[in-house]
Amino acid sequence: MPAWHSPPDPAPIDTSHNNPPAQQTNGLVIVNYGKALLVEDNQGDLHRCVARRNLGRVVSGDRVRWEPTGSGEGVVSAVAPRSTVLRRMDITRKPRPLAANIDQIVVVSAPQPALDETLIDKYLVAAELIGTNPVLVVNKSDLLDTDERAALADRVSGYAGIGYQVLFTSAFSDDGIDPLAEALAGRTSILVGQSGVGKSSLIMRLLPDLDIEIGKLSDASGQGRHTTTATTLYHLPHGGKLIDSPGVRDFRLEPTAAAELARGFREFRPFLGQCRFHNCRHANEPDCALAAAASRGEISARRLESYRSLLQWMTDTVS
Ligand SMILES: Nc1nc2c(ncn2[C@@H]2O[C@H](COP(=O)(O)OP(=O)(O)OP(=O)(O)O)[C@@H](O)[C@H]2O)c(=O)[nH]1
Ligand SMILES: [Mg+2]
Ligand SMILES: [Zn+2]
Repeated sequence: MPAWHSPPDPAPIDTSHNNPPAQQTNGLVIVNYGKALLVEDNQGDLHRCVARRNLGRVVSGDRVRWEPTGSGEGVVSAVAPRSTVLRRMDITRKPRPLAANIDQIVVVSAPQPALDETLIDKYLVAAELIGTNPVLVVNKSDLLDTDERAALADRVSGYAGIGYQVLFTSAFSDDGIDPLAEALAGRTSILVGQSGVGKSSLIMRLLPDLDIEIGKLSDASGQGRHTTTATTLYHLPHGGKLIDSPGVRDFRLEPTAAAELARGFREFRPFLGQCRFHNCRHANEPDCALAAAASRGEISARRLESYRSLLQWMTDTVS
């Protein structure tokens, strides 16, 4: 069991004063609605909580200490150290946490809306740099005839070639659902990707009791029908957690130095340190090992281009 699975109530009781011990207990953050958090207790019941101001942004997957303040309500007083946190830059260029303690990022694409390799590459860099396992899913396979499926498989074959798991799925048939369930089993995964690729539909496919879970969320939040406007954690029926996130048009990576960014492209790693200049940014320096590898076909020219445009974007944005 990972260390962040806190055992029930391990906190030592403070005996330094005569007040009765606080009713603090451990919880798991299911969703942050902005004004309120839904926190799951050790029995699986949900509580609508507010967070103390000094905690920063508390997100789905966070382990917290909280105490009840009334029926179904409470206050979150502390957040456990995170094993991982997925962040993006917000419009004010501040890093904004999206989900915590995840060990897998599932990047969902589809034939419709069109596949976006630039977006996929950004999520892969994020996954590599925070040390979580990435999985690529191409959903809506039911929309593809044999030729179209082969063409799309060819398009994503570069990702499989550098060691990423690529799954074709359909939320409307059985295609790829068992392999996806297997990839998710026992892990904490987040589904990310463009709006409309079918992230929530896949969750509905994987969670037979989703109606019940959504009902619980609506009751506890008092927000009526639940939609994917907020990142939300679900429990998978055979163990593991799956976090649904609202679709994005773009994913802004946090500012990352060139050397680190290059390590986020996993197939570049064998060539790093072999350029003429030790501080080569692999932009257009002479005797660049990555440029040479791309011209020999050992790495994909498209991925190198993707790296270069990200580097350019970081330079323009951060400076
Ligand atoms: N044909 C087909 N349609 C699908 C599939 N999965 C989802 N859809 C449809 O695609 C549309 C978007 O699905 P959602 O599950 O809401 O997509 P999402 O990724 O959660 O979108 P956001 O919440 O906006 O990020 C809906 O009309 C679904 O019915 C699939 O496997 N095949
Ligand atoms: Mg959704
Ligand atoms: Zn170089």
